[in-house]
Amino acid sequence: MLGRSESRPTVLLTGFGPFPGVRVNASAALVRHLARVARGRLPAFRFAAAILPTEWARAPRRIETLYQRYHPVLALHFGVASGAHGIRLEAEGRNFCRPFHDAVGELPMAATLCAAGPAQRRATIDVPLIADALNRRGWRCSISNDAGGYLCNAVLYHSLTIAGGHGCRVGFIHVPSDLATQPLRMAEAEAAALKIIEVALEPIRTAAAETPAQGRTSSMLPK
Ligand code: PCA
Repeated sequence: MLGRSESRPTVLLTGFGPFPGVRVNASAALVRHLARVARGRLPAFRFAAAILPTEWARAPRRIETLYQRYHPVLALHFGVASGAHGIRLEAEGRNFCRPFHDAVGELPMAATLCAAGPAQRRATIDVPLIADALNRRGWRCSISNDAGGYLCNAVLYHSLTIAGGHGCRVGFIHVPSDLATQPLRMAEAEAAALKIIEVALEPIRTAAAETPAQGRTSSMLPK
């Protein structure tokens, strides 16, 4: 018999570990807090939090393992960007890598993430709707078409590639690298991220509600 936790659809939340120039990555603490708060606020879902290594070779493998383990209905990835002044929603991942050293001093193996892949993959959460919901509540939120060409872009692209086969929606959120000071403090980032989860889950809830009971799979939301 499935236990309560196994019967609920999973939301996967990821942050990153350190990388050159960023010794403490604020996205890791954000994701851990966020998962705790979200479990209380949205008990119909299971929340899995993972901190990804900021490494060209290991990050995509970790993403794949997380999909195999959790079969998430929604994957939201978080990372820091030094130039971000608020929440930055990434609208697409691009099939390229900038030659920047990762956390273990390695460079990407090639100029592209996937030789046979499309030039870009669009995020599958409703980015404009989420930006609107956040801005209306006073959290500064922008939409970006350039996730940077480093590991955040790579994770978004890889996650979108894998998610296709799982029917999972995917988004990437950049936050400022310092969440201890203005313009965005940790508590605000957490509240805004919770709103992102709620809005991103709306179409998933609607789809589950419209699916006849016997047609549902274990990955769909119980009504
Ligand atoms: N930011 C980097 C990688 C890890 C992170 O938090 C980026 O923007 O690609």
